[in-house]
Amino acid sequence: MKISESKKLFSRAQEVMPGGVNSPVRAFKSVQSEPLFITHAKGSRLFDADGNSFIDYIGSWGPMILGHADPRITSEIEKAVQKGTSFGTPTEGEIELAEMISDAVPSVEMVRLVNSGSEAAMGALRVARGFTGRDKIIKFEGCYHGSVDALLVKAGSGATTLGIPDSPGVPQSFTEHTLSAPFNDLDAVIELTENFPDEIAAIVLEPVAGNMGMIPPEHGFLQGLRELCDREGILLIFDEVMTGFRVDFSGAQALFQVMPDLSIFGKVIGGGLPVGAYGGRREIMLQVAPAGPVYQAGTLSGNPIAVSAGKTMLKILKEEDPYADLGRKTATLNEALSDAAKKKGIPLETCSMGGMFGFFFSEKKVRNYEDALKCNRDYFITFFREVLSRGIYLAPSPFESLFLSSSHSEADLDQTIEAFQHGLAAI
Ligand code: HOZ
Repeated sequence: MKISESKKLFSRAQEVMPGGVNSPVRAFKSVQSEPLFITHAKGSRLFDADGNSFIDYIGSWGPMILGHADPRITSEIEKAVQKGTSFGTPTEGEIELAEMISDAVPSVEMVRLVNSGSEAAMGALRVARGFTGRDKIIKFEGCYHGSVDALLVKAGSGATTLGIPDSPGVPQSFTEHTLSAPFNDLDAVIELTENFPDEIAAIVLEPVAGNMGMIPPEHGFLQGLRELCDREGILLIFDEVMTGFRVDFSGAQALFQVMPDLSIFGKVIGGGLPVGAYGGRREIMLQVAPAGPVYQAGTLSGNPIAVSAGKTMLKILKEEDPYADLGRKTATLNEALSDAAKKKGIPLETCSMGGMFGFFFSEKKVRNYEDALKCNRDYFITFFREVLSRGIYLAPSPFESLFLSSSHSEADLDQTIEAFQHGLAAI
């Protein structure tokens, strides 16, 4: 595979951007390689500066559920651009998008649109603290909620990938109210609530963890958290940046039938453009300014171009209901990978839900961050590099999830399965 143009771009990038990228995982550091510079994307494919094409399983880290550059979305964006790029005023489109989110996700009665998942997480925490009058929050080891100071505690995704789950630059006083527990360990959470009675404002988690690799909640875990929160007057916050509109149109909360008090959404609701949102029970959201005293603001919040893309995306997802098909495709890939690994005697654990999937090179079932950290990273690196050379673009870290779109064809799946077999053979 020719990579000379990407190499040139990477050295140029490193002169002007830290690590040559604008978000750490992209740098391919954990796969001991250099990033490819992408020029464009269409459907299931990414194209790089050297003219290589790849079947994409990142999907811009989640939102490309319909595939890249869907003409129905790009044409709405073009129309929106003609009307102006930013007003900093209310628009009808924002109401429509908020109505669509609230119709789709039953626990969400009111919504505040922001610009990213990180910003949504900050807003959700602030309103949870304002509403409850409490300061402490519980998060889970290996869950990631954006690069938010108070949440960079045992954080997954790039923070784990690069070995900095507790980042320098975050004063200890900013995280003194952040408690953390192992994912899938209800008893540990109960113990924290007993140690800090009436002090915990919220429990925040990815209902299906996707930033330490993909780890599903065990039976009763989410329900147990819900009951605990109800007993203790704690708000339950689901970060559905990855799972929202992806594992099901109504999110993981619908799949597992557990309703949070607040939900966090990211780029999915902007069709891939920079958008985020937090929303939930009316009485909580009415604390947000200007309805209430909890301040949060932003000029680009509810940006008309992002809103038009988001509305189109949600409309198509509702009409086409691609979830069963996405689930079938991710299961097909995982089954083929599992079978091939079994034949070769390579220990492998897989997980899939709707259009989201993942795997660990691990002897035992992966339930939490500690287990995820024990997966065989050397195997992952070899596998990743081999499949990339065969045109398959996976997330360049074992601590991420993979995403597939309705544009991925049967031929794409066949090519991927063949590359997976070569990837395992290279181990
Ligand atoms: N932390 C993001 C995925 N979990 C990666 C963001 C990016 O590099 O775009």
